[in-house]
Amino acid sequence: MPRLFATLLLALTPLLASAEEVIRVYNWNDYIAPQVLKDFEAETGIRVEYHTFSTAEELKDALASGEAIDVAVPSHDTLPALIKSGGLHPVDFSLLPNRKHLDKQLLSTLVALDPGNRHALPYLWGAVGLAINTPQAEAAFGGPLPDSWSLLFDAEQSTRLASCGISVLDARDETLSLLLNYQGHSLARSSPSRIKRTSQVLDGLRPNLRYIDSERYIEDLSQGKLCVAMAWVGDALAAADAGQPVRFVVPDEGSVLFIDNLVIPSSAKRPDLAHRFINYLMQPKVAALITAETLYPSGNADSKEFLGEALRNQPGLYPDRDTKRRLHALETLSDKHGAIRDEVWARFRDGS
Ligand code: SPD
Repeated sequence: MPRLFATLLLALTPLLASAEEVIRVYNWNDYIAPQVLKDFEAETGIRVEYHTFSTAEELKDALASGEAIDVAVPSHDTLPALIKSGGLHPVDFSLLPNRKHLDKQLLSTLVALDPGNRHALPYLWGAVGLAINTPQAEAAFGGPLPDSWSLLFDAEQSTRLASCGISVLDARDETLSLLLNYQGHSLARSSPSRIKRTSQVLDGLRPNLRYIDSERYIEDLSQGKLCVAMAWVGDALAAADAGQPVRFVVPDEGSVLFIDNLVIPSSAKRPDLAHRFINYLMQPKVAALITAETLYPSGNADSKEFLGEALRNQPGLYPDRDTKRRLHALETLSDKHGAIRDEVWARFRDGS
């Protein structure tokens, strides 16, 4: 018998060696501390196959393609469609003891989009605003700048700034929503003809832009190669951290905020490992490490006590009360907006 057992073990050894546990994770670019992935792998023996994307559409396509994805990070506004189409696994709360550390206010905002908070766990969040390299922008503009989206949406102003470098995020719904908000309207409540008319404003901005991109601008801002960029908060703070005189502004007209969430797509091959990974990320210390690296506010309320003093008080990281009043969550759009929104965006982004 022992001989039989030993033979069996010998025969199985190569199989056991190749049975490495792997999870495939899809996250936004520059949205994790690489050390966290290394620590998770070392602690659990689970290898993380890590992929990044830089637009909501890229993630949507990856999820729709049916390829196996164990953990993804969609924004709050896309949750209702993902849930309705059966694209997400409900999470098993019993496998997520660290869920108790999550920010209750974010959970209550999300519950309207994800009943019972069954599918999505807030990861990082933040505001969209303007990253302004003040000395460069003032020199090009010819004096102090207004804290206003007019820097982008008034062609006379964007023309004055064009020489020092302006960029816009490759973020369709954010851009159209901000433009309509600047005009006193809401994207979700606008008629197709009003949405179509935003093209006139975007046509005035387009020739003054260096590019429309959500990844390249991070490096360029940090190297002083852009003076005004529509930005997600952490990317703007990273440029200031790199030593550039860049400030992050939520313009007077207000802006949108996003909540990005950890979810388990229904294509997941290893929902069990996905739960382990998500629970790992929800440890307050780990979540604090992620905020320290990315400079985005955490969905984990208890992580704050693990942030260094300087970071906890860093202006702009967690919006103050006055800024919060000017922020609203990006709205979920109905299907009736789809065609015209895509048409306007394709004309602006690709010139088609
Ligand atoms: N550097 C990537 C930051 C991603 C921020 N989230 C984007 C939300 C889009 N709705």
